[in-house]
Amino acid sequence: MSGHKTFTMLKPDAVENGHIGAILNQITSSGFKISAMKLTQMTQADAEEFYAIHKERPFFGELVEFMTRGPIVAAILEKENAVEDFRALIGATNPEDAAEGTIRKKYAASVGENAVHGSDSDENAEIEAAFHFSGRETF
Ligand code: 3AN
Repeated sequence: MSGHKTFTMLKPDAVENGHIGAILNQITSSGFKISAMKLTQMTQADAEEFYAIHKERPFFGELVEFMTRGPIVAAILEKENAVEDFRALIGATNPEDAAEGTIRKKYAASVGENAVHGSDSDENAEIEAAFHFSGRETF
């Protein structure tokens, strides 16, 4: 059975471009409840750990540099079928392939700077939520 929790980051490009409000509005009006949220900035060590699974990929250095260049909004979201429904809401990794109306279609510039992160499994949602939030920050 699929879980009810996912983890998201509004990435530095989305924050720089002033899209926090519009993206959060689309998320909450699509039925997701915010159970934790903060504006924060990842250090190089944070980003290398968070994206460790991609460390052999050619874009790893670029990804770490991008994700640390400014603040992000980190949040835990709750909804039935959260992981799958949220990935549908954000759209494909490459905004050129993302469906009309999805967050990446509307706000992302490229596959590297793609506005928003969404967990890809229930297991990773738990790991990523725990990476960014303590129990006292989660409601
Ligand atoms: P998603 O975020 O859709 O799950 P992943 O897990 O394949 O996509 O990639 C993680 C992140 O790595 C993406 N959000 C994107 O920022 C970056 N990325 C993926 N593919 C590329 C690429 N070809 N060039 C640059 N960055 C990439």
